Amino acid sequence: MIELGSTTRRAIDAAGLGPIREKLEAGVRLTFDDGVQLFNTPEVAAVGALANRVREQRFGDLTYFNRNLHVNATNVCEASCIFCSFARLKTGDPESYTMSLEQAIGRVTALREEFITEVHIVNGLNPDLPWEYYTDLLRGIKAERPDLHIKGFTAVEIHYFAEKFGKSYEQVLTELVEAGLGSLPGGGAEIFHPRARKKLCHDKVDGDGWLEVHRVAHRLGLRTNCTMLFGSIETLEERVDHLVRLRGLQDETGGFQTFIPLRFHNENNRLRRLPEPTGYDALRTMAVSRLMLDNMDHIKAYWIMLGIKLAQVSLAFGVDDLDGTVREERIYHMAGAKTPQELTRAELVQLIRDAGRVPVERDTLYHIVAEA
Ligand code: V47
Repeated sequence: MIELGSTTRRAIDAAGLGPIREKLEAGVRLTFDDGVQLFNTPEVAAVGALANRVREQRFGDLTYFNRNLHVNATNVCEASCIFCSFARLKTGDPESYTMSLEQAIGRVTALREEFITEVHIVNGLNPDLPWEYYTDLLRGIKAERPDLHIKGFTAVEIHYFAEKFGKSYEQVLTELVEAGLGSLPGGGAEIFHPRARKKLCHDKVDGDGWLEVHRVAHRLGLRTNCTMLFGSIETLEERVDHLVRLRGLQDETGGFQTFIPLRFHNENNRLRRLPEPTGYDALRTMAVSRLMLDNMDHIKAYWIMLGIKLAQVSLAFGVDDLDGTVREERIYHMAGAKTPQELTRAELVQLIRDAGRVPVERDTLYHIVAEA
């Protein structure tokens, strides 16, 4: 249920969004058709005003971030996703790499003196690595830094491990948790709708499989994130379909913490002739996500892919989280992201304050570390 001032209400109604406004004011869930209308309405500011109201009623000005480190231990990947600039098909390809355990764990050891709370691990589907590589990686990181939360392995990787090593999703997840896994990141969701998914990534787990991995993870008590890769070859209806499917699983389990819309980047991949989504499209997608996902706490702008300035503006379009310090990101930078590899805590805090919001440092599970 939201409350709006009379001027905002008039602007929203003038944009033809009166019936949607009434639903939001009455606490009534938006439908698939409402989602499509929100995407098609020319007045992006009106859509943003609605999303901002929802965000402010839930969190006021609070804006979350964390101090984290990304580790992409290998870019060797059997899958052939056409939007991906990171993966190399084979070990031995001149641009392929696979970190030894010492190298991967060393990335964490190198930060021994620094305050971080999370390691984010996402890898290619590497056919040459044994199961113990992953469990030893987690154990090695935990041995170095028992305090760190490890958010690792997308549902696509979990599905791949299950097939490759002959285990159920439950077994894979249980063994990873025993080795130190704390939660799952939201990657690999792309677009669930079979038409778009077939084009984007025909040879990795389908939408139902992705959702099933998260369903099992939630049943085992893990919190997870979810994403949507937007602005490539999908239709607006397929975006709304994606949001509705995520909302359905969240109704069932309540296990998702954060939704992260990921803006398509077009360099160095097979979709390089497609234009990238505009800033307007990105802001609108953030806002529609906030409005459609009425059961999701957090909407995160991943500044690495959105760009720092757009991420800052998105704080007025329904977003309440900016991800973290990140440090050395590979997936987007190989796809042409022009953002820096790292933001310091002070830079993140300033960015949030300059948007008129209140920065809050969180850990992965949204426990407050400090109000900055
Ligand atoms: O699954 C890859 C996307 C994802 C491109 O859970 C691309 O907190 C756009 O999941 N253009 C991996 N997108 C990153 C990810 C993530 C990032 C930050 C935080 C969290 C979290 C998760 O990146 C992939 C894919 O959807 N991606 N290539 C590209 N060219």
